[in-house]
Amino acid sequence: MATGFFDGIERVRYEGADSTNPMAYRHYNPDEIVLGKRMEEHLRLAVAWWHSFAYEGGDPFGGSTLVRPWHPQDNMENARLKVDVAFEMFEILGTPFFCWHDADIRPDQGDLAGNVAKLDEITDYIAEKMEHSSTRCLWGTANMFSHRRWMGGASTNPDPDVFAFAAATVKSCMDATKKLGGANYVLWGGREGYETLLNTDLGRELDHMGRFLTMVVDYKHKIGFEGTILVEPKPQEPSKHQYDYDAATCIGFLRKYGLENEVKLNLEQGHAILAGHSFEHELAVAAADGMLGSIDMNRNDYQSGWDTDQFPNNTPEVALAYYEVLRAGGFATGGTNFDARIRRQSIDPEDLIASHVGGFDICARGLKAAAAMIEDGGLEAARRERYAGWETDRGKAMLASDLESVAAKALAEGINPNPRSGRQEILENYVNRFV
Ligand code: XLS
Ligand code: NI
Ligand code: NI
Repeated sequence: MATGFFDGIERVRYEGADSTNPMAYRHYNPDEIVLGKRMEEHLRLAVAWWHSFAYEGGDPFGGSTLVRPWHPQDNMENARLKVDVAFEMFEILGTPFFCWHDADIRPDQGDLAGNVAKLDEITDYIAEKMEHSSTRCLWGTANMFSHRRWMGGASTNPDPDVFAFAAATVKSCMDATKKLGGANYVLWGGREGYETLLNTDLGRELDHMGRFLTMVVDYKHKIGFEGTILVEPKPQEPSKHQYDYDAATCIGFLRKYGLENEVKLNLEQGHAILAGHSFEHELAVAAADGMLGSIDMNRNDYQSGWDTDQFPNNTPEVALAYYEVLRAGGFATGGTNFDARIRRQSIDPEDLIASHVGGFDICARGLKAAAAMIEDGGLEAARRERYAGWETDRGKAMLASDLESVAAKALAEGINPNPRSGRQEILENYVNRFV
């Protein structure tokens, strides 16, 4: 039976770029073939349970602004109602995937056994809903940052009992993700970091985090979970110093603990901005090491210095992000999760739908622009030309040589290299033809 929450809102359909209907897709056309593959299969768009259904509109200065029939979120009846509404929204949008934390879908019981039991119960209910839906689970994860027990970290907590609580929590979330056929399992190091070095044994905490992740990987193999394990870098918030600062830091961490072939990265636009990078930089860093797993699509405020998790709306930025994704060969198990929430004044059910309509559309538009650039080949041709010297026998031989021989040859030949233009503006103008 319908919940009535979205009464009056119809299934969103593709109407083409000329449509002026605010509740229609102008670019998101799931069946459209882009570079030989359906658009839906390229993007693998996902709705985030925490922002769309669990967020109540609070900010550091005030509490709830969103009034929902599934509030208060402290009992199973409302948790089930929330699931019903979620699947109605997935249907309206034609959502391919969803993502969740344990805390988004089950009411907190305040103790381990209770939390695990309720997670099992609610994911049974979600699994039933999935039987009558085409929406799949992109990933599950554990919220190990909201409750006060996690204030000093989860796997990096000074108290071994918190490590144990974290292990049991992640195990239950991995079991639930497997039950829901999840394509990935994500670990974002919520409070894995520190506030002050004065009380922190940094080296020990990193070792514990490495050991914890190794346990996660071992358990994945033990239960035959076929999805990818992903870690999500973020530089600040909530801890002053987050251990998973950015893509490069995470890659170094994974190599240190021998996990580079087991774990990939889930990269988020807003986190890249907080780290002082562009999103495409983070994607390129991960791709260069074969570790680009999945993305959290959103948009961060460029001035405020905190994670605003807005819906994306900048075509050139999104196009450059998907350009890196396509260049890396596209998503395998990963996808595009909208780690984005409506603003606290956007209180209507319609806002919840419209925000995703815009998000789906901007990703579709960015993907099409990126694909057009790939097909045209202009950027790759320019790059090839710029590095052409390294494709010559001379360039290759030098890399296989040693410092002394290279130096001797350079002196003997009397080389005096001529600088060449980097052609940045020409390339920026080129990109602007597509976006
Ligand atoms: C927070 C993170 C979080 C992860 C999942 O900033 O983006 O939402 O994606 O725990
Ligand atoms: Ni985030
Ligand atoms: Ni995220």
